Amino acid sequence: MAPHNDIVLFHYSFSPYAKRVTWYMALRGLEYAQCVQPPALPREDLNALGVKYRRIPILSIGRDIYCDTRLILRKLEEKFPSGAIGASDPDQKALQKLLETWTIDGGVFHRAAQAIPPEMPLLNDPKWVKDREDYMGRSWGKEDIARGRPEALAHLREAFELLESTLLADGRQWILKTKQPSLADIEAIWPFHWLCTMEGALPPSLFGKENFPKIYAWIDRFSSTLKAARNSAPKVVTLKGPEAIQYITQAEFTEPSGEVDAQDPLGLKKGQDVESWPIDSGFNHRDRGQLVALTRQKVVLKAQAKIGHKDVHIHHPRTNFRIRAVSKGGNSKL
Ligand SMILES: N[C@@H](CCC(=O)N[C@@H](CS)C(=O)NCC(=O)O)C(=O)O
Repeated sequence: MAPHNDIVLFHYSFSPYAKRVTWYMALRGLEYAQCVQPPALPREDLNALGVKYRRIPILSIGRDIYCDTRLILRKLEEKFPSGAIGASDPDQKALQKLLETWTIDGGVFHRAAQAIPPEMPLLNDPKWVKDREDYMGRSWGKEDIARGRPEALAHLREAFELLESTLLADGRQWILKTKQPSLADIEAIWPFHWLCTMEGALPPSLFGKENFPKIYAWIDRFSSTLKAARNSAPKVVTLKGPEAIQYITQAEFTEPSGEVDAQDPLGLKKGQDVESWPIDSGFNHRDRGQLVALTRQKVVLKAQAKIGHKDVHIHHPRTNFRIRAVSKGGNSKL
């Protein structure tokens, strides 16, 4: 096996989305390398790899580059099937998927991001504010954040209540009643963990331990299980940007190219020039390249690294992504 399983994770430690992946790796005890990124643009290492997608985390396996945690976690489950922590029973698979959809697309993260405290020091940094406005397409001005907070908290209280009064109500340890946390716990816990550990985010009178004892106990249990898993997991290898780029551009592709689904409603053809980009956030940054594969779950583009000039395959999920044909060197064909 290649060193660190051929994996490089591009992230920064306080990203709640990146935690979905670092937690998964620790719980599975998987070896990997990381390349720590600045929390705001520009990200020169990713530019050098030819990746335009702006969100974090991104994970490479050899010369295949996976964007979006939904795709990343699915890929890791598939690549390391022995000891996988995803559900196998159809009901449980559905619950796991619905938890992913609820937290990512169904508004829990979106509302959590609106609940960040207006006193957060970073909000006094105009460069940071501008960067986050580019990412989310809404104002990150302190006054606007303060104005949006009550509504966000009202929505979040409903989300907390749902977990407390349904899935966690019977006192189970983990969401799928497993012995150890499973992927369903990761899919559910991350925005709650983020909020409950962010000073000043949640008013204690509405979101205290006495209001949601089961959620807090679940988070505490998860944190101690994770701590123990980290202590026995292989040490994470840290690569500097140039080392990571050299490693990736000299690696092989780890996935066969794949096919373009002839039944796909978009009617795109293999080899065609396309753009692909997320439409829920980070929408101003589009990857562009030749279409390598298109399935129900993902699109794969061939782009060129700026350093090393090797082709890389960039993988995006389909949900909340848009793919358009483009003319060579030109604009989107509408
Ligand atoms: N759906 C994406 C969302 C990723 C996302 O929004 N990540 C945040 C970090 S927590 C981000 O990229 N923020 C802007 C940035 O760091 O550039 C995923 O599941 O990976």
